[in-house]
Amino acid sequence: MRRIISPINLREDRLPPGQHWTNKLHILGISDPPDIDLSEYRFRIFGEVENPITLTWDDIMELEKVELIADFHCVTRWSCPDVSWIGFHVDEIKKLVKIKETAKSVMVHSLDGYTTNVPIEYFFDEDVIFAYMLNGKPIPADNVYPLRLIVPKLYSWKSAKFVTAIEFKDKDEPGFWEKRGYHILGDPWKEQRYWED
Ligand SMILES: Nc1nc2c(c(=O)[nH]1)N[C@H]1C(S)=C(S)[C@@H](COP(=O)(O)O)O[C@H]1N2
Ligand SMILES: [Mo]
Repeated sequence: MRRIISPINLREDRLPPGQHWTNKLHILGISDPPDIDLSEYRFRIFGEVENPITLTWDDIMELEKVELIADFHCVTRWSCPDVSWIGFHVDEIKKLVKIKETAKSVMVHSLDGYTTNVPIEYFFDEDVIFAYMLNGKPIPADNVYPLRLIVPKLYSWKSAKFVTAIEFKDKDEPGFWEKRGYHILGDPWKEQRYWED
């Protein structure tokens, strides 16, 4: 299996300003993890693409597996080093759909109603994956179930859990927390925490 080490782990200023290390992922979310039968799970890719598609869980299992090792930085100031995720790299999506040139941002939709926006150049990055395993264990309900996006270079509210669709959009629009005061981008090294930052 291909292993990706996020470049953020190799930075000289590895711990972003205003953060402290902790040794676990603290479960944070707007609701409990959804109860879903994997045989009914669907992952939809739509918006600014030539050929929208819907994948089943079996389709997802067929995609090439990668392991990502990346630090995890929560805007509430804890950071967890070297988290191991297994899933598929975002480049797999480019093999499945033809993305239009008008696509500028990705809106991620989750089963709990959560959404978050990721500009396209942050989405298609070397260390961005959709994960279904955490630290070697299959599908832990609280942190992942059944699929989550991991965007190591941004605060972890961008790493949406329980993903059910991604929507390519012609402009970057705020998602759930971005509408409620979180920064539109969220770069931890720039401390882009809230609007006024
Ligand atoms: N679907 C969904 N994804 C979500 C959230 C959420 O409420 N719903 N919360 C976000 C926030 S604010 C954080 S800090 C991380 C927490 O991830 P963890 O519970 O695995 O530590 O998930 C992010 N992804
Ligand atoms: Mo968060």
